[in-house]
Amino acid sequence: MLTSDDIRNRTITEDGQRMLEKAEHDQVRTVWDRYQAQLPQCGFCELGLSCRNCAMGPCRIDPFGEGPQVGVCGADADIIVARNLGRMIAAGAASHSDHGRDLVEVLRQVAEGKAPGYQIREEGKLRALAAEFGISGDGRGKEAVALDLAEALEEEFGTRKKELTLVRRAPEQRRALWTKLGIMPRGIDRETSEMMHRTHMGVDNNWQSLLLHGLRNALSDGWGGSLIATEVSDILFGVPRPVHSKVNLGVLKTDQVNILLHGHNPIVSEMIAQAATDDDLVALAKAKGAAGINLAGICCTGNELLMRRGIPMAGNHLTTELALVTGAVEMMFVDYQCIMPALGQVAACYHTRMISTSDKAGFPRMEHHEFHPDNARELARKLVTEAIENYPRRVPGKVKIPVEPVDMMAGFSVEAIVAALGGTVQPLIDAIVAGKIRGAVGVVGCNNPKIRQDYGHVNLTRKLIAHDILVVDTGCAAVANARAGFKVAEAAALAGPGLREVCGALGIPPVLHMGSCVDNVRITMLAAALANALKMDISDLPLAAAAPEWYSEKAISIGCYAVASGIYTVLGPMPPVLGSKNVTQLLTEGLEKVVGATFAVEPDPDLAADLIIAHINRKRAGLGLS
Ligand code: SF4
Ligand code: MSK
Repeated sequence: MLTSDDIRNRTITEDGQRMLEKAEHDQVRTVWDRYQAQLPQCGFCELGLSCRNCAMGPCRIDPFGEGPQVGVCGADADIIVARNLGRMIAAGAASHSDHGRDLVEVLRQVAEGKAPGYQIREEGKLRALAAEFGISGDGRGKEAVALDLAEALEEEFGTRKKELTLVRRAPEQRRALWTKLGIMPRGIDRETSEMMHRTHMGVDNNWQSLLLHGLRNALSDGWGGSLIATEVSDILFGVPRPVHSKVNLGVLKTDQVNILLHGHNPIVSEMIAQAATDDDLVALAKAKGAAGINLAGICCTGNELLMRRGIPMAGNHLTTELALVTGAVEMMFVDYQCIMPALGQVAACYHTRMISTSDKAGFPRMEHHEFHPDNARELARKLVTEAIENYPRRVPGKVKIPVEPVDMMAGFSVEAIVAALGGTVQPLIDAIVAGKIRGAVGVVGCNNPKIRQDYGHVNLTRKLIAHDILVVDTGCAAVANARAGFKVAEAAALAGPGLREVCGALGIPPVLHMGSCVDNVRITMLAAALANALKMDISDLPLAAAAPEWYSEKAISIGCYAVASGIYTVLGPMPPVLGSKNVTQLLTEGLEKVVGATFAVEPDPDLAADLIIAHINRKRAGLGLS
């Protein structure tokens, strides 16, 4: 039996607390219950000291020095910890990059006229990106340019070239450093493949070179796979522009057909969004007694829809089960990444139909309907029809929508921020030089049941903006900060006097929503744009990043490409590296001399903010700023 203290210790969110009470009443087990059941978790794994890379193992190193200090093959703690971290980076980079590849495939099929319902929405961005790849647009239609661009982007995944094309956006000093260190990213797939090779038994047994390749692998994500995902999403679905919306479980409607869209890739959700506005389907919903069709997003698919269409956001990672506990969801679509396999079981307690949509992501107790560009439009209409038909099966006694939604703004792509500044980043530079904005921090990443939901994101962000530090955010962090009310213009009142003045002048919140997890590249592109304008390196600027509640391998890849790009990064949960003093020391201190930035780990958001403020003050002093 959960006490009210137990519930408050799981999440700071009011909608989450109310739904945890209902889950208890409905006898639904959630991620927090399963976490409790796992305790104590394996200490060897927490330290990164276990290895099952081959069948001579599994092996583990005794951290107290009494048991074995090497695995069967002779690998010591440094090698095992570095290999494990390397494989986490590879998995994260592969996830983002495969997402990017899926979008390129849609771009190709649009160009070939084989993807009904999809279109090229941003011809200007298409032509600009094509020009970066040396593709001429002169006198050519957008489909012809798109076909060449799709081919060039496909080539980036397996290229034999010495560097990825889009690294040219990085400051010259940074590129020279990557070349000198031998970590310039080459083919996107190559770096991940090489990491898997290096970490096979009997290949790279030098922990330093393993970690250096980890940075290269992560750079292939941040300046390759993720960047391609974001750029192509913008071309196909539109460059985000400031938009008003609402957030939390209050976005679900008691009198409407509620459809939730969960995952990461906008390919499916954009088609559902189109179908949900078809007149005949809206009329069908009304014929079934509903006032309409209500779409809401959750996690990063939600962020994609929110950024471009202003579709309301139901919640972040740890809200995904609780959204089903409302009993008000007719259908949830999932694509891939961060989708808990438990969701089908939770949905089975209600009338909710769960639909998996990707050929590469299957889940227990879900119905699988595979979306491809050629069938997506029709399949979306069919399934939205079925969601409507599910509405009369809702059990009113089981429905509880716990709170009123909170207002928010989203849609701050780099293009939108530059437009808000009058067409150049110079006003932002001027505000930083004048000390009105002391620096900027990307607060990103997931939730993790080891940390009270949203506690890390919200408290870190609150302190940073109070110290005149602009926060840009993505992913689950962005949902947390919106839910806390930081994403309305009035939230400028929470900011320090300088940031408040700037926000007031521009009519923007002090916390800018920049998108989903692949969209962390929007943050690095903004950093690169500032550095390029100043002819400096990114590591010279008063910038930082934080992932206060991260859980996923993708977050590790993001953190590594941020640090390798010169951005100091503070993690909340400890990654599994403490089993090696050498690896820990390199990540938290030694990298400063190598790439001009390090990691820090600090789960207390108040202390994490202090670390970041001190870092920003040091960078300002280095630039001769007060
Ligand atoms: Fe053990 Fe070495 Fe095999 Fe890992 S690679 S399981 S340490 S023998
Ligand atoms: S959804 S990677 S839980 S941010 Fe992108 Fe959220 Fe983290 Fe997934």
